[in-house]
Amino acid sequence: MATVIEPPKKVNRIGLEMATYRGGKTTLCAGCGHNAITERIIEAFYEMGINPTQVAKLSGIGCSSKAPSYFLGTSHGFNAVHGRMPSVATGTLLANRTLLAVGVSGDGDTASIGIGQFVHLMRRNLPLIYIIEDNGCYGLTKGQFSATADVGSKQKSGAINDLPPIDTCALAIELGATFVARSFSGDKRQLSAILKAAIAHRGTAMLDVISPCVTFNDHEGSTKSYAYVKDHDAPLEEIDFIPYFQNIEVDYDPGETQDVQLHDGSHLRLRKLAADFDVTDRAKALVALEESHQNHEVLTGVFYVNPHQKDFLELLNLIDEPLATLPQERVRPGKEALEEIMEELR
Ligand SMILES: Cc1ncc(C[n+]2csc(CCOP(=O)(O)OP(=O)(O)O)c2C)c(N)n1
Ligand code: SF4
Ligand SMILES: [Mg+2]
Repeated sequence: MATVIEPPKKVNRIGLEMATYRGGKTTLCAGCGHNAITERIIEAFYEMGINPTQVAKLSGIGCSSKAPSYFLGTSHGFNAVHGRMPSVATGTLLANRTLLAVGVSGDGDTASIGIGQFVHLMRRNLPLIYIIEDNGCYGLTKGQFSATADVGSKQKSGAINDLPPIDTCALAIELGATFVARSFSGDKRQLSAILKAAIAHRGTAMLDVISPCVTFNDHEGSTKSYAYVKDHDAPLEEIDFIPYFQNIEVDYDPGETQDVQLHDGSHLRLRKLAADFDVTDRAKALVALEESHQNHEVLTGVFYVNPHQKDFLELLNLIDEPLATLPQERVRPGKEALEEIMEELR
């Protein structure tokens, strides 16, 4: 009898198959942008060779916040209260600084109920990849406008939004986030490169990903529909990501390209479409965003990167070992030390 030789299974640089990076079967609507983002996250973690058991997935409440159940099934996970994921992420990283943390939120979860937590997260530069799956509505509760809905945007019922939107990217840049980008769930190439760069970044990487809600916000008159974003997408640059484990070949004209080295030695290579755009210039990033609003464009790409600022854990001077696994005798001061303190207070 002939022996059947199975082709070798494809694995990444740490020997894991793509299947290891998947999670449960999605319960979101077919065609929901959030499902496409899940696929890109699975690919990015697989291609970067990140061990899923070293990852903590965090989220709030919403269709978007359900998404972490559908990727990295063997990672740690915590589904927090609506809008309160940043506090849980902060606690997680303080307890175990060796984890790679990825937070998934929605535009409602972030820009409505969670805006207070979001604001303080951005100014702390916590080493967290923070993804907003932005559909301009509260998908889970049947499509009410969120705080990222544009003025004049129409609900399915015909109601018009007359409140100005919050631009989460502009807000994040203003507050001190050190990696800020916007992408579209339908743009595989751009979103993959941005996700990989966010994994290599050390600090808060804030990604606002326009992710159409096919059930409640994909009609004519919505500015978060597939058709609108495809028609109005104005990419700032073409993005390549070169991980530290790949050789870097210099094959570009430096006048039109910007190369940013990230913490682990990876490179973010930006072929600039606006020749004078400098991704390390906060003020220019804010101007570009403002201009895009005036022109009714959906500006996508990496707006701002600062790989030099200390992250929150470094600022706190935490020891290298995770606090969560320190033995009792090293986390409790002991009777003598307490008596000494009491003596000083007498
Ligand atoms: C404290 C609290 N208030 C309100 C709700 C109801 N609620 C659940 S999800 C949601 C909005 C979700 O919108 P978004 O974060 O944009 O996620 P999407 O479903 O659009 O992905 C709301 C208001 C809740 N669960 N908890
Ligand atoms: S209701 Fe909208 S956001 Fe929620 S799963 Fe369906 S398409 Fe996605
Ligand atoms: Mg939403």
